Amino acid sequence: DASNSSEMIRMRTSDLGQVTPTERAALLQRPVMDSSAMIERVKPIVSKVREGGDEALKSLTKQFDKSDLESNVLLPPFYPPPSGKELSSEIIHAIEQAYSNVKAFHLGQAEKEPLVVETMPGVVCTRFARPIDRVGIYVPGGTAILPSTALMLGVPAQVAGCTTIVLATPPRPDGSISPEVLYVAKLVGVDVILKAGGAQAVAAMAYGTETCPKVDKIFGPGNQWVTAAKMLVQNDTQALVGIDMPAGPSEVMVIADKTANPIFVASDLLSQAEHGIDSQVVLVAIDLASELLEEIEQEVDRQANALPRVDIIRQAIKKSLIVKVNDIDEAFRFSNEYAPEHLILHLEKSSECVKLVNNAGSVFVGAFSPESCGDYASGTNHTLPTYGYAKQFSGVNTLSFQKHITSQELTEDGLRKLGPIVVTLAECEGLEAHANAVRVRLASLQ
Ligand code: HSO
Ligand code: ZN
Repeated sequence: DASNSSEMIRMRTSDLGQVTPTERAALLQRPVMDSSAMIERVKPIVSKVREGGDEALKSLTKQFDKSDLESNVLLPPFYPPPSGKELSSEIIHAIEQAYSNVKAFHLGQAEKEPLVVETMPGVVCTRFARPIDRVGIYVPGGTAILPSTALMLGVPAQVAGCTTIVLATPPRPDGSISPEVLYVAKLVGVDVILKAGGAQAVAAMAYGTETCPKVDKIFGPGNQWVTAAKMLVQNDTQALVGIDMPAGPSEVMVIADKTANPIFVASDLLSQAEHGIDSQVVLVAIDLASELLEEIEQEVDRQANALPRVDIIRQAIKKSLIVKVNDIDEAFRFSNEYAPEHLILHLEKSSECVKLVNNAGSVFVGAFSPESCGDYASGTNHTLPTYGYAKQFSGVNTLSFQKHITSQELTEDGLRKLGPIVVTLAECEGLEAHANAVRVRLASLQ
């Protein structure tokens, strides 16, 4: 707030060697998300759309986005935009380069051949990937327009071969969608743009409306309303819809040693802090001289004050942490326990340390790999697990838009060998029909 604007923008510092186990646990905590309370709040909105379809969606869009639409659905061609406001060639070039890099990396992830394993002679097991037919990608509105999120979700959907892509994003009050998002929608082959945000957009995609196709899986970050609605519809057998992953506020952890450039380190912390007041920013400092640490802190303050989003940054930094550790092992033990969405390494031997990373969404290795490159254009996906979920979730990737099917084919000889084993196991379980399905075949082979 304005009254504090002359105060230095400073993080809290803790020395990991000095803290009690309880204090250490507190350092690893994210702010509490009361998801069950949020789910209760989105329930009436979700039901309204499930029951009222297009009309309900229209009135909720008027209420929440102050946009009075003829229809929430927009069909191709998306670009050039109806407004006639075309993008500069510089922006088009940047989007095209980002598209090409992200596409190359996600094409590389696509499995070219099925997995085939002959487990016993004549017993062949196979696994192959197929696209999820209909997918919904949510592109947040709010304080920043995010064409990069449209790219990060649209490209893997396209590469995976999904047949229907619905892109939901809140309209601006005049009913329009930003031309950058429209351009990306064209590139990735979006089929329907749903001009809607929040829980109502999630509900429309989960259940379908008269004009919005129902989808099989919903992807994308969003505020707590979006997150709660995704959790709610995922558990509704009427919707039969999957979601990408649970989501919390965006995070970065930077691990720095004495070789780190304080200007670079500060810039990385701030690029995350500017996302929102709830952004989580942690600096793990390995045996840093107090002068270097002070230099980093001065840089954070200096650079922050020159940024247009300084007010957001001030609030995010106030809740952010510097954790002092003695050595590399201690740093990575802490980092793996925290499981950050983004992990940036400013170390003397950054690439050698990647093997120490067990839990993280995406790693940025060395002084010249800012998170911004991964956020926009290097090729990796920026939809990543937050809140410590990097312990069990991967970031969005090509396989997130596919599922695997297994198959098997046994030859007569294969069944002759495997059949008796199956009969024995079926008898163990008292499932005679299972045993018989094998016996009748073995008998026919005599
Ligand atoms: N760092 C964000 C992604 C993003 N950054 C979008 C800029 N635009 C969450 O991973
Ligand atoms: Zn970012």
